Amino acid sequence: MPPTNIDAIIVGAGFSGIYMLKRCRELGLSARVIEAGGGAGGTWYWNRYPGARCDVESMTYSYSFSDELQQEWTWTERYARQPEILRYIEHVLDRFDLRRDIQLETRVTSAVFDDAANRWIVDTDWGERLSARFCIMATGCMSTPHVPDYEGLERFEGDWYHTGLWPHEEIDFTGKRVAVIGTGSSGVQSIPVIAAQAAHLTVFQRTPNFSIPAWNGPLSDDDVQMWKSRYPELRQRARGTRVGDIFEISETSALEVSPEVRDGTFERRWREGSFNFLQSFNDLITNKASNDFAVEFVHDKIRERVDDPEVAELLCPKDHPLGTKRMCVDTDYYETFNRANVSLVDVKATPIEEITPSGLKAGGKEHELDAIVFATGFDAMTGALFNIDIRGRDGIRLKQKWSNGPRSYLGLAVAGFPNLFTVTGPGSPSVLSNMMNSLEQHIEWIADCIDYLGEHALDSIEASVEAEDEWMHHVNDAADKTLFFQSNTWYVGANIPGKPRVIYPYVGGVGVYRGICDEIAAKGYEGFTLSGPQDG
Ligand code: FAD
Ligand code: N01
Repeated sequence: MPPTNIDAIIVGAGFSGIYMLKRCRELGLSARVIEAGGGAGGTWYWNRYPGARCDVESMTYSYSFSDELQQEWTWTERYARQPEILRYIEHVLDRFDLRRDIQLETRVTSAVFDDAANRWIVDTDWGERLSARFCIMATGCMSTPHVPDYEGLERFEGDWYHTGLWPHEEIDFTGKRVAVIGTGSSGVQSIPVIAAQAAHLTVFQRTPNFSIPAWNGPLSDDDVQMWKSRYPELRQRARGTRVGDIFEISETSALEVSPEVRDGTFERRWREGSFNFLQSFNDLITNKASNDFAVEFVHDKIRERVDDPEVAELLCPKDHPLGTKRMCVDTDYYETFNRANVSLVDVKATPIEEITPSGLKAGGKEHELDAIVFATGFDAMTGALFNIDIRGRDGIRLKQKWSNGPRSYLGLAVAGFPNLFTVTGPGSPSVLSNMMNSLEQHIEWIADCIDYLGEHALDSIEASVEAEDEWMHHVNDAADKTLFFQSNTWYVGANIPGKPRVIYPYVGGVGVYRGICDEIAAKGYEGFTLSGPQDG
């Protein structure tokens, strides 16, 4: 069968793929989104675990591209729950009539560049072959769940789940002995909810994480009105910030103020909740001494919130500076450890040795279990790309090119892979930001770029090796000026055995990054080679 010809293939129907489809349509391109899941929504389709919600405020964790959309949709809580976010996505699909170009339950298995035809040949697990001029990878940074390779899992007689692959039906833990392995954002959100149901919950913690209270609650009409009446201005402001969100940005170092002012500032930020805390001073991410004050403050809060001093100490993160590992935002996380039906196991002191038919064995001790929840995270940023056999010019494999860590220009394009774009790819701010802001910026940049090619009778754009090298140098340089390398986190690939230890996101900030991208476009896509049919 000859391949189906199309202008643009978009892989993934999360927030990114959905918006990319809309923009492709507006450019008059024929486009198809291919999505492995049984529904659109990406993160919010897959992560249905108890307690799942966003931790960037709903009013900003939403699309900004349509003022009508942001005026007509009303969020109910400061941080929306997963079902509400998924309802919002469904609303967007209907409102902009996007469903008819989204192909569900189909996984892209390979994307191979045909040099002679200047087209991408894309194969799916249904055996369909498509040929497209543009291939846009909207495959997600957190879409490849990681289940540690424990011996014996297949013999476990209870039920096991990964937070990122949660079943669609209600899971009732009432009366059950449950384990949660992992204390990142997914663990911190699910642990209090599971604890309220289970007969007993054992939390297996390898590394404690910093968590700031969410102070979640219903949004008042006044809150909503404030946002809606000022949306254009507030969105614009967010676009220029470091993290793509509106926080009160401090101009002061934590070292410049008295202990009273410092603690008062931390206290006020703590009361506001969420990532505001990280903005308390301007050098928490760059200066270890400043960071130590924030660490000390949060340790004291943990000790206040947890009754048993030994448990409290175990929950105090001591191996990494605050903010260099994705912080968590919680509702009653630390208080959960005061419950009689919750226990904490330190996996560093007593490593998990194996999963047994009736539970798991850690440090020689058997834990009898009815269910295990893996909140063990994702093969972040590169996992989904590597699951596709992506081959560029001269058959070079992306996986091979990136075997020592990703190399890209702006996290958007890769030398040797013409007309292929990665949305929120490694080397862009992506996961270090309000991702709605970052993904909208990427999609608009890609759409403008495709438009530019059309207007100039060009049909190919490819990052140059020099531009890519220079960008990677800048990405590493920016990270070197921070404390990020001091932590074993998925930001540096430390959570997946064998993954190269490099910085995956660009830490230079969303606003700065946007400026760089805009300037490159304004200079006729500096650092890219552009060509037309006449050049071929
Ligand atoms: P995704 O939503 O991950 O979508 C990618 C899609 O691509 C998936 O549906 C996947 O099935 C599909 N796909 C991948 N490979 C293939 C293939 N080969 N073939 C076909 N389909 C494929 N960010 C924030 O800024 N704020 C938050 O509060 C926040 N909360 C989060 C909560 C959770 C539980 C998680 C896991 C992440 C959260 N994030 C948050 C990050 C979140 O991933 C992004 O905000 C955003 O949803 C990403 O959208 P996306 O479309 O880029 O990727
Ligand atoms: O995953 P994680 P996540 N044995 O990688 C532990 C976004 N998100 O799903 O720290 C024992 O953060 C691991 O331990 P360690 C957000 O960007 C947002 O929670 O590696 N333990 C860690 O404790 C987030 O950062 C929200 O030592 C093992 C945990 O499992 C990202 O998604 C909600 C282990 C994994 O934590 C990922 O979050 C959820 C092993 N072999 C997710 N392997 C919001 O609230 C891993 N661990 C918005």
